[in-house]
Amino acid sequence: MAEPKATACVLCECNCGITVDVEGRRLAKIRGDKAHPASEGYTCEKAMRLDLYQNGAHRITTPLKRLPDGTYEEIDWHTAIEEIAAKLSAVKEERGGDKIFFYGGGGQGNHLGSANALALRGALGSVYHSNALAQEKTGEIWVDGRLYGGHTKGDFEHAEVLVFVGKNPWQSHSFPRARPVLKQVAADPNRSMIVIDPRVSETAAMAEHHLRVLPGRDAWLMAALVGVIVQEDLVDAGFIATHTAGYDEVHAAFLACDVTAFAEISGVDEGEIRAAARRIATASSVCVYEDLGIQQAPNSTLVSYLNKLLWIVTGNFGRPGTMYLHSSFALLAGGSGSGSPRKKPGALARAQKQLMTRTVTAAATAISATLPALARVPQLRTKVEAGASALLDAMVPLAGGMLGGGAGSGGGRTSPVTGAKIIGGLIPCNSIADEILTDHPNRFRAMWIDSSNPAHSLADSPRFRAAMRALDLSVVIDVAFTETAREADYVLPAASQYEKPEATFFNFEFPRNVFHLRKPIMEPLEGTLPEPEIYARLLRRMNVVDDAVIARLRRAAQTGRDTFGATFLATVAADPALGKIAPYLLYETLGTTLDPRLRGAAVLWGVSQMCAMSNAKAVARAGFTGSGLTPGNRLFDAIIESPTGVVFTDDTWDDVWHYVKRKDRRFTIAIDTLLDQVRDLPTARTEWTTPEFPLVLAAGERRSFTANTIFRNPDWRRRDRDGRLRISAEDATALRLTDGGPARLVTANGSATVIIEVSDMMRAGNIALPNGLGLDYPTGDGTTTSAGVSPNELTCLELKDEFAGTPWHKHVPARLEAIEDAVLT
Ligand SMILES: Nc1nc2c(c(=O)[nH]1)N[C@H]1C(S)=C(S)[C@@H](COP(=O)(O)OP(=O)(O)OC[C@H]3O[C@@H](n4cnc5c(=O)[nH]c(N)nc54)[C@H](O)[C@@H]3O)O[C@H]1N2
Ligand SMILES: Nc1nc2c(c(=O)[nH]1)N[C@H]1C(S)=C(S)[C@@H](COP(=O)(O)OP(=O)(O)OC[C@H]3O[C@@H](n4cnc5c(=O)[nH]c(N)nc54)[C@H](O)[C@@H]3O)O[C@H]1N2
Ligand code: SF4
Ligand SMILES: [Mo]
Repeated sequence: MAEPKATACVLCECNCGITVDVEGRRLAKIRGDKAHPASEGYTCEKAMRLDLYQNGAHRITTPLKRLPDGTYEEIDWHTAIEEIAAKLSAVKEERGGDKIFFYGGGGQGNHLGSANALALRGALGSVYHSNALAQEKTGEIWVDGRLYGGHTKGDFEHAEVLVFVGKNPWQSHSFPRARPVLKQVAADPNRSMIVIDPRVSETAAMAEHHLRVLPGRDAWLMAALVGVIVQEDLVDAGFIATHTAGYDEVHAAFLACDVTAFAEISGVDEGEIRAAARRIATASSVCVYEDLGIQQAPNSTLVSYLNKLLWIVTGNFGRPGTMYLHSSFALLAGGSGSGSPRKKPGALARAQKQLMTRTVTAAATAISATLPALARVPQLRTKVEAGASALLDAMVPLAGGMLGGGAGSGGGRTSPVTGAKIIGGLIPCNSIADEILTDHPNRFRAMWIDSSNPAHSLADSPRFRAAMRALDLSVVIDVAFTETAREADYVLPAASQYEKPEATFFNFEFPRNVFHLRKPIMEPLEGTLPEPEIYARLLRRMNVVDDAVIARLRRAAQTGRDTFGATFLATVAADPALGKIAPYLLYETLGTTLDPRLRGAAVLWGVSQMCAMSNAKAVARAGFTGSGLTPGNRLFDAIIESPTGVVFTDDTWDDVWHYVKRKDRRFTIAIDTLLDQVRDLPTARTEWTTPEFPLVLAAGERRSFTANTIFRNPDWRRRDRDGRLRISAEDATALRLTDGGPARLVTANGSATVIIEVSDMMRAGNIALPNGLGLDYPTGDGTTTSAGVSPNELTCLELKDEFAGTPWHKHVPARLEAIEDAVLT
């Protein structure tokens, strides 16, 4: 048998390293890859079933075109590219490139497509884009931006106290080797876990302190926790004095909090709140993880802020076992967005300027060293500067370290029709349909969707479907004929993540951060193409660059990395517009010198350069040394050559403060608008249920057999095939519902038949459905099978965070009706 092949699991953001025995085209045997520097051999049970993603009736193998009667015609790739290129160009000509909206660009493990898509966005002059982060993380990103301008994560492996707020890592993971870490903490009498969750989740059941908050009341609970710490003077005064600005205002706001009253509102005993607060304040190290339980619920941006105050006022940052800021290989959100001419705010402008100075210096050095003739050109520096600026504008969304999302990266921008706040460069997901279903002259006219299933994953699926149908053009790239694909004008079949080079940009580790370029472990399924080739075919058809430019860059690429780098930068300097299509140029030139199977990874040369320039010292410590473009070249080569993950930055805990994007390296902790909300909490709204909809539905719980919509075949679920609705015994009895029996679930937006699971995990008044169900799967005889409820047939667009516009998937007012047996039979 052939050697096992190294790759990674693509089901959640951890992307654990795996090795696979490939039999024919089957992923036959899957094991954890001990050589992977982040996961060290760990996987959960879901990875074992990856063959159900790779192979099955869901795979599409030919481009599809929607006909007026709603059916789909199979067309060849040439026709698809011709027609789509022509239609995109027509929308650009007639309506403007800013009317072409890009959505998605990667699930949990495939972000190379979005890196390559930047070139198409650049060529079309598209300005607006979004992805799933804008329905969960943008509130947190906004707060992060205000506090320190970066993304934080915790060193859970070494923390004494682990705090999980609306987060169930036993099922959802999100940090390496989550289950072994949780087990260790639970077994260690010196360490504690504090879980804030209305439900006795698997993680809550292991916790020493489970604060069983009422759904949606986290703001009062979190404010009470911070209140106790401030009022009992348990703060880390030294840390606050040295590392923060604005504490007086924070202090005053929390001194005034009525802990007793807030405890009452939150539904948690005051004594339990005080005990948890004291445990946090007296621990030697604490890490906090907040996730969907609060990010998709009332007051989510405020709660993100309160969570962060909890670890900031207790000084839990920048030491082993605490919170940290980290380098990034590439940014997932943020950046000015290609083609965006908007004015940039202070912090962002400064960060960009610093990076640009470094880029220009590196480019000028490289050019003088390798192309002496060019170095004598008058005003070379100015030209290089113009080129570097254009390149930066294109690559900023990919380049790590210097932006860190946040308020900055939105630049105060708003969406064109509804005026929704753009955070991290992303349009709030709940606003997308309204940016289309209107007669406003600036409405979006075309939508490009890659690696995402928004007609299933965004609130109010019916309205999203209507929006797709209202467009002049919609194109979906996917491996499957998804709920979104079946609303699109064109569907393009992608090679799977095991058939092409792929990578995740979820690289959040510290002090050693890891990037893994997965090598294809088999050829693309016949009829499918990797995304970089799809983008290249379109751009070739659109004639975006002179053949002579490509020829010159190809010659340079054949000579070597240094010559290529210098020529590339000089070329972009001479014609800054080329910076906007940099990923395409790299694919067409440098890409042709790589192993043909890795051509789609050529864009990573640009990302490696940006990463090396913006994290120079840490990249050097990781072994990528030299001057000019050399460290970036070396990093790129290591990534291309290594079968597994590569440590790209090696930091020390002293360096962590360099990631604070403030001149004084201090956290700016007083956020006035949110402190106003803290002051208003005593009278703020607490209820969204009504007599008509008295229950709070959490629409989308992570269970052992859920994985967003990546696994479509319902047979992958060994248990809970139908994704039952969990309900407390108390509610079930009151509503005359029985375990295993059916019920009708009704919300303001829709209704569905569910199967009941009476569960002692649930609090009375709170019910839960899993995420990612209700997917159609072809049976092979022309019909389809489906299991469970598609949660967003039940959700609405109006219930959303007032700052970030993120949906309240965890807080959907609902009612349950018994279905009489007579009706069923
Ligand atoms: N198995 C599996 N793992 C996954 C995924 C998957 O689909 N399946 N998806 C991945 C993705 S994309 C993400 S974003 C993460 C999400 O990971 P999590 O956020 O951990 O997942 P959820 O189960 O959606 O929500 C977490 C908890 O929030 C609780 N909750 C509900 N309402 C409230 C509330 O009002 N307050 C509080 N404090 N808690 C509340 C729920 O009871 C639940 O235990 O998981 C990732 N991992
Ligand atoms: N009600 C409710 N809604 C939710 C949630 C919830 O808890 N409740 N959770 C939300 C969260 S946190 C998230 S992150 C989103 C996730 O929602 P989406 O961003 O829509 O993500 P996925 O379901 O992972 O969709 C990934 C798509 O990529 C396709 N795909 C897989 N591999 C490839 C490939 O190599 N190339 C291409 N082009 N496509 C590929 C898959 O077939 C799938 O259609 O859902 C959100 N929606
Ligand atoms: S689902 Fe997540 S935790 Fe489980 S093996 Fe895959 S990447 Fe690792
Ligand atoms: Mo997510």
